[in-house]
Amino acid sequence: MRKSFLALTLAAVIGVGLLTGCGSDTPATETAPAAEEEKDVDEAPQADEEEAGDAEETGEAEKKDSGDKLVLGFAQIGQESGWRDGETNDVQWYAAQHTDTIDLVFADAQQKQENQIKAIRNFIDMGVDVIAFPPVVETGWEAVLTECQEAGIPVILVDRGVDESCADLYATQISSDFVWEGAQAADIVGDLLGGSGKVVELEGTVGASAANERKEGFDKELADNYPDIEIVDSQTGDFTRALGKEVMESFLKSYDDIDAVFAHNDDMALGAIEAIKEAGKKPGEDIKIVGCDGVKGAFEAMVAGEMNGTVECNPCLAEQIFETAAKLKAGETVDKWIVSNDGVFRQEDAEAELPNRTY
Ligand code: GYE
Repeated sequence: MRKSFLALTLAAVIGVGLLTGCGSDTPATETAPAAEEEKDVDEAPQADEEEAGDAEETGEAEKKDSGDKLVLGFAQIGQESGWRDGETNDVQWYAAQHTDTIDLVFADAQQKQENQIKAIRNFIDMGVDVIAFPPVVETGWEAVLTECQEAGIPVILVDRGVDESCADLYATQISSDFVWEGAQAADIVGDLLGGSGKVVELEGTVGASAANERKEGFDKELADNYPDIEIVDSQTGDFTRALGKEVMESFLKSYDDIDAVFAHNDDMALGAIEAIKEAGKKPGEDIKIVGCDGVKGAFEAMVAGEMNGTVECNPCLAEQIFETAAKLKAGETVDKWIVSNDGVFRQEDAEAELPNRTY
């Protein structure tokens, strides 16, 4: 009998390296080797994941009995970006630091909404105290969120939102303000281009709130304040470096006069840098590049003069997530939107800031 998706993907995530949280460089958890799709049941290493996986196999979840501990089910999207890995490490690191009070059940949905839904249903069957997840896209959550509500399990949306129809079905959202981020990026681009030029946009995952709202903020700010800057094309790179590069290659073939790129995350910006170099142009000079997230790689690219700016999006949410979850378990009400404090960084800030980056 082989493990179902939940256990396998969990094992794979746990295998990404020694865990460090955003607040510390201290390794917290020894990692198990990454599980591959074909590995047998016995090779899956983590107790919590095995419970989740067994539940899938039998169709019946084992109830979690963790005494007074806070049991949190976290249905991660996947591993599309350095930012996402930073968030995962922070959540797992924090839980590992607080094993006396916290029991984390972690699932990796491998970028699929159906897998996130399956994991959430599994958490309901296990009777976890609180469920937290970053909705990969905004729509399609009514049914499963209603099931959470009927089961009396509060839900924390982490780092992305859902559409208005689900507004009453979750307790709180802990995330950045993506419209603000997009507008900040537009101001950097507007400045760099002296108010006129041609821009291409690399969008995040289609249907994700982080993509929709960054686009909304960026496009509106340009239209309102930089009427001579034109967005000549805008396509999805799915928040990945590989697709960011591929889409940038096709932009470079279609347009020979691109002045700037706005990438909805730094991974796609780093992919665009590769494409620009391969096309014989100088990223950061011939074509200006601005991203979002504030990952280490973006700061390194800025120090190398190949990227011009990034708008931070804080993935270090673990402490807030677990503290909020504890309040919800205790029956307290919390703010509907807990907004992260993010910074804006330009090339000239990068060298001084690089040593401070934790993800
Ligand atoms: O910007 C990106 C990612 O939802 C805010 O998802 C998050 C985004 C982040 O993979 O890199």
